[in-house]
Amino acid sequence: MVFYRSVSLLSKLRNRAVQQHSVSSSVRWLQIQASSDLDIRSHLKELIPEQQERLKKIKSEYGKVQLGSITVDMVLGGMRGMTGLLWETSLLDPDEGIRFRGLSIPECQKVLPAVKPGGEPLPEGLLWLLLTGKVPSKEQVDALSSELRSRANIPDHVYKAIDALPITAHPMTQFTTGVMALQVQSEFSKAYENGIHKSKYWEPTFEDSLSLIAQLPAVAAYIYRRIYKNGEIVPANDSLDYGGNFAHMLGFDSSEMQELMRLYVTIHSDHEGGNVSAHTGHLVSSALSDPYLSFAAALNGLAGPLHGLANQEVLLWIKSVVNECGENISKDQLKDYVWKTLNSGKVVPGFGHGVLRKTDPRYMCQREFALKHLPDDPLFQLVSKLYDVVPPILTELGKVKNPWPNVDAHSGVLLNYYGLTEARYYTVLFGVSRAIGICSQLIWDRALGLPLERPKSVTMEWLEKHCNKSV
Ligand code: NMX
Ligand code: MLT
Repeated sequence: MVFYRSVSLLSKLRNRAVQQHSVSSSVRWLQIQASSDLDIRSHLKELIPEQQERLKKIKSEYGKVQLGSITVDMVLGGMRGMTGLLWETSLLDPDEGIRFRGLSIPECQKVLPAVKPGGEPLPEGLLWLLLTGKVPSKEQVDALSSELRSRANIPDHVYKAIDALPITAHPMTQFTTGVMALQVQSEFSKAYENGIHKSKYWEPTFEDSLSLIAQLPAVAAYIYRRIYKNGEIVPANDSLDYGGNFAHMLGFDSSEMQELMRLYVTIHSDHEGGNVSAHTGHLVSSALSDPYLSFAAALNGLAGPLHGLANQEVLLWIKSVVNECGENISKDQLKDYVWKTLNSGKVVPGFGHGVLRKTDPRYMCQREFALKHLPDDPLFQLVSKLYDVVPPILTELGKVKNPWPNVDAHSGVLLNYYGLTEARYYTVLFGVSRAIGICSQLIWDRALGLPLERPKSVTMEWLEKHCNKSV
C-alpha cells in the first residue's frame, strides 16, 4: 500500500505548490504535475469519482428503460443476443469487430506507442488505454513498463507448486496452478480480512491486478521452458518492454518475434464482457473473490476448445492436414478434408463466432503481419487457402451463423514460423494477454461498486407452464 501514501503526499505537495505562488514554486508544481502524469494511479483517482457519478445518473435517469426482451430461444441458446453485463474496456460490433475504449485495432496500431515508429503497439499502452480510456504518451507507457518490471518477481513457492505437477500436465493446468499459487500474496484478500471500507475496494484490486499482469509472463515462460526446454530458464531482460521480454523469457530474441508478441498480447487482451473467460472472471470477482481467484477461474474457461484452446486445435488440425495431404494441398483436397472433419462430428477450429458476423479484425491484422514478414511460409499459404475454402462450406451447412475465421485461425502459424511450434502451449499465451483486459475491468467493477452477479434460472417445467399461460 506504499503508493497510496505517496499519492496523498503528492496531493499535499500539490496543494502547497498552489498556495506558494512564486516563480520557483510554479516550476516545482510543473515537476510534480509531470511526475503524477506518469503515474496511472493518479489518473484513476481522478477518473473514478466522475465515472461513479455517471453511473449514478444512468441508474436514476434510465433505470427503467428496456433494452430488449428475453425469448425462450435466448434462455436455451447460451444467452446469445441478451444484453446483461456492463463492461467498460471494450465493445464488440458484430460486423466491425472489437474496439478498445472506442479504438479499432488499426487505430490502436496507429496511435499507441511502439518501440520504433510504425512498429506494433506496446501492450502496456493498451493496458493504459483500457484502464483510463486515454491514449498514453510514450513516457507514460515507459513508466508503466518499469512499474510492471518492479512487480515481476515470482515467489519460489509458485515454481514449487508448478513443479509438483507432472510435466505432462496440460500447460493451461500448470498455468492456472501458478496463478493460484500467486494468490497467497493478494492485497485484496488481506485488506478484506482487515475490514477495508467498500469505497476503497478498487485500491487493493488495482495492486493485485498490476502485480498479476506483471508476473504472468515469467510464470508462463517458466512453464514453457519446463515442458519443452529441459527446464533451462531464461532470466528476464530488464531493458525490454513487457511483450519483448516475454518473447525473450520464452527463448526467442529475434526482433520480429518480439514485435509479434507485442501484437499478439495487444489483440488478445479484451473482447468485451460476454466471452467465457471475461464473463467468468467478472462473475467470480462479483463475489469479492480477489483478482487471482477470479483470473484463475477465467483461465479455466479459456482452456475450453470452443474458446481459447481453439488456437491449439487450429495448429494441430493444420498439421494433420499437412501430414495427410502435404503442404501443397490443392483446394479440392482441402475441401474434402474440411468435409471429413465435419462429417466426423467435429467443428472446424478457428471459424465461427458467438457474436462476430464478419472476418475477425484480429485475424486480418495477423494476416497483414504474415504478408509483411512471412509471405512465402507454406503454413501461412495453407491458412490463406482455408480462408477461401472453409466459409462456403460452413455456409452450405446452413446452420453456422458466422462462417468467417476468428482470431485463432491465424495465430498458430505465426508462432510456428518463429520456432514456437508447441501447439499445446498456445492457450497460455492467450491467457497472459487476456489478463490485461479482465483485470482492467475488475478494477472498474470495484471502483463502480458493481453488485454480486446473480441471474435467475428456470426449469423446463417452469418454461412449459409459463409458455402455456402466455399462448
Ligand atoms: N465448424 C463446424 N460447425 C460449426 C462451426 C464450425 N467452425 N461454427 C459453428 N458451428 C455449428 C455449431 O456447432 C452449431 O451446431 P449445432 O446446432 O449442431 O450445435 C451451429 O453451427 C450454430 O452455431 P453458431 O450459432 O453459428 O455458433 P455458436 O455461437 O453456438 O458458437 C463457436 C460459436 C465459436 C463456439 C463456434 O463457431 C465454433 O465451435 N467454432 C469453432 C471453435 C473456435 O474456433 N472457437 C474459437 C472462438 C474464438 N475464441 O477464441 O474464443
Ligand atoms: C474472445 O476473444 O473472447 C473470443 O473471440 C470469444 C468471444 O468473444 O466470445
